Amino acid sequence: MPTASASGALPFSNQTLLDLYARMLRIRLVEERLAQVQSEGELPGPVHLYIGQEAVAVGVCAHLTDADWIASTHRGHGHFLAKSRETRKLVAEVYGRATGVCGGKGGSMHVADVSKGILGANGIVGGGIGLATGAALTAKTQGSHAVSVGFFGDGAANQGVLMEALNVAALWKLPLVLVCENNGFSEFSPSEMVTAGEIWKRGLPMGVPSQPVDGNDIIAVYRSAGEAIDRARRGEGASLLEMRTYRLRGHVEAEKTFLAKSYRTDEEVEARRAKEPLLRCRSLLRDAGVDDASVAAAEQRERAEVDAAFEYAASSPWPEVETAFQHMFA
Ligand SMILES: Cc1ncc(C[n+]2csc(CCOP(=O)(O)OP(=O)(O)O)c2C)c(N)n1
Repeated sequence: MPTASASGALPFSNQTLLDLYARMLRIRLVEERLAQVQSEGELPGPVHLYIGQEAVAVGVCAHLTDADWIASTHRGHGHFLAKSRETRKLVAEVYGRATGVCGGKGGSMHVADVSKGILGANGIVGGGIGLATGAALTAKTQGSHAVSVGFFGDGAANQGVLMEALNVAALWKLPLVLVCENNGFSEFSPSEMVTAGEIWKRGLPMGVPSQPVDGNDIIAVYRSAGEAIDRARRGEGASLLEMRTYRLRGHVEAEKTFLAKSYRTDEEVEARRAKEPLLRCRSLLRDAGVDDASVAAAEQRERAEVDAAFEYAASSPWPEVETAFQHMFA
C-alpha cells in the first residue's frame, strides 16, 4: 500500500493549518528549552524528547475532545501538549514542582491528566497499548461514544500486547485507534535491526483497517487519523496507523555522554532535518497564501506562552515532604 501523504486541496481552512502549526511549534519550543535546561542540570530526571515527531501528536489529537482518551509513551510531552493546553502544568511537572499536573510526583515519564482524557505517559514500553484498549472497552461498555488512542513506538510494536490488543479490539469492535510512531529507532537500535516486516500490516490478519502514513506530513496525519477516529466513533471498530517519522534528538537527552559509539551519523540526522514536520508545515502555509505577518504573530504568541511556562515552573515550590504518600493509591 502506498504511504498516505498529502495531495490536493487542504482538508481544512488556512486558520486551522495555522493553529496546527502553532500547536506543533509549542511542543518544539517546550522541548528545545527542556534540552537546554536538562544540560544545565535543572531537571530532576531524564527526558526523552519528541522533536521531529510533532505532526503525529498534533494531527491525531486535533480530532479528539476531553471526553476522548489517549495513552502515551515514555516520549510523552508532545502527546500531552497536543491534547491539553496546560503548558505550565506540563513544564512544572517535568521540573518536579508541586504546581505540576501530577503535583511533581510523576515527572517527565508520567505526565497525566485524567480530566483531559490523558491516561498518561508511561515508562513501560508497550504499556500504553493495553491502557488505551481498556479505555476503549470502557467507552464501548458505557456507550459513551468516546474514542481511545494508543500511541506507541516501533520498538513497542514488538511487544506481545500489540497482538492481544488488536485481537480483542477486532473481536469486540472497540473504538480504538492504535498509532505507531515509527521514528526509526528503538533506543540505540535502528528499527530494521529489531523489527521484521512492516508494522502496519500487523492489523491485517485481524481484519483491522491498517495503513502506513507519512508521519511528518501534518495533512496526511490529520486525514488518516480523522478517518480512523470517525470510524471508531461510528461504532465500526479499531484501526492501526503506522506513522513514519524520525527522531531528531537522542533516545534520551545526554546520551552522547555515555554512549561509546553513535548508532547513526550526523549526516543522516541532517538529511532528515530537511524533512521535519514544522518546516514542511511552514511551506504549506506559504503555499496556502497565509501571510508571513500572521505566522510571525502566532510564533510570537507561542514563544511568550512557553517563556511564561518555564518561568512559572522554575519559580514554583517543590512538593512538601509530608505529601510524599498522597495521591499514590486510589
Ligand atoms: C517493557 C520494557 N522493556 C524495555 C524497556 C527499555 N526501553 C526504554 S525505551 C525503549 C525503546 C523504545 O523504542 P520505541 O518503542 O520505538 O519508542 P521510541 O523510544 O523510539 O519513541 C526500551 C527498549 C522498557 N522501558 N520497558
